[in-house]
Amino acid sequence: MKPRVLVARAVPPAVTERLRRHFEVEDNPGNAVWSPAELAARLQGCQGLFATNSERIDAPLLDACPELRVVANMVVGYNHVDVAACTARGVLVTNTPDVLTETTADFGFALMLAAARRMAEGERLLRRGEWKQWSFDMLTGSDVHGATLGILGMGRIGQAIARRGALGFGMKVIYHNRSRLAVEVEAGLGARYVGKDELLAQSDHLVLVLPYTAQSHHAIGGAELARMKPSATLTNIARGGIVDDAALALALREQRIAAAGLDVFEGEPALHPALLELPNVVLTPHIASATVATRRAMAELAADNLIAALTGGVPPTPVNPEVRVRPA
Ligand code: 8YV
Repeated sequence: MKPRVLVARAVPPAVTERLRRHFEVEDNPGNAVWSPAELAARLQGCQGLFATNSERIDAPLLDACPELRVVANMVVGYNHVDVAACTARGVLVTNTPDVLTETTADFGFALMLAAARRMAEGERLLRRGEWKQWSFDMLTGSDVHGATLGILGMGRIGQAIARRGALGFGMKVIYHNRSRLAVEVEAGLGARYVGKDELLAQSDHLVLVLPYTAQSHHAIGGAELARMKPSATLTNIARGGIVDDAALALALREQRIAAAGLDVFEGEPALHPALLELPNVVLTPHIASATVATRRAMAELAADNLIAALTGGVPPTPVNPEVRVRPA
């Protein structure tokens, strides 16, 4: 008998078809996010779950689904998964790194440019019919080329942003990370390691690309925003919760920093209402990895992981590789 897997959100039909060659598949054609209770009910008898970060994978869910062996996530950041609880129960967790790195870095750079050059403000002004004449200081922003790019979190995506800044825009790149990169990697990127306070104080454009953990919760709050330049921009393509959105909205309103570009929010898809009132913030709905090719590559990699893990193969991108999946 084929193992059973649940695909929690709509994915390209070709990916579902591929999964059907190996598994009995239940998918989610309606694409609505299932409640924890509904997810647990649908997972009964399933050995595999194809998940996104809409699904919370925690101890109560795992305990309610004792047959579950593999959670294959179509996502690089897996803060929605209690990995320790999975490991303790012999559940393999996989994610989809690398395939989204360049696409996500492109988007981070675009959001930073849009915030610095006030593109969304200009677009809204046009749509309101308020462009009557040219004027010397209309929507003057700050330069990106030649400015100091600060990166908090220097993993794959942070490094891809550093390359764009240094090579494409002649920026001076500084970064802060839990661990410092090897000297030769720093030299290749043209990036200099600094303490967090120096990063905050020196950056003209600060981009957040760190994982969300208990330690990074509100890594940027009122105190950190107060250390930034009034002319600086802040871009968050990492996770909601890394920034204290209420503190950020206040700093933007009081122009203690110039502008922000945000793709992720605390409690998304809800937004802090104060952000919606502000002109100097560019808001996007968690789409940094959203190109046709990259979403497809992420779905294929998640499927590769699920198939390998449940058919005795070697999953390409495990999060807890110490787990040995029992044959289904
Ligand atoms: C996903 C992401 O689109 O990979 C991540 O960490 O945040 C995005 O690329 C989203 O989380 C859906 O799973």
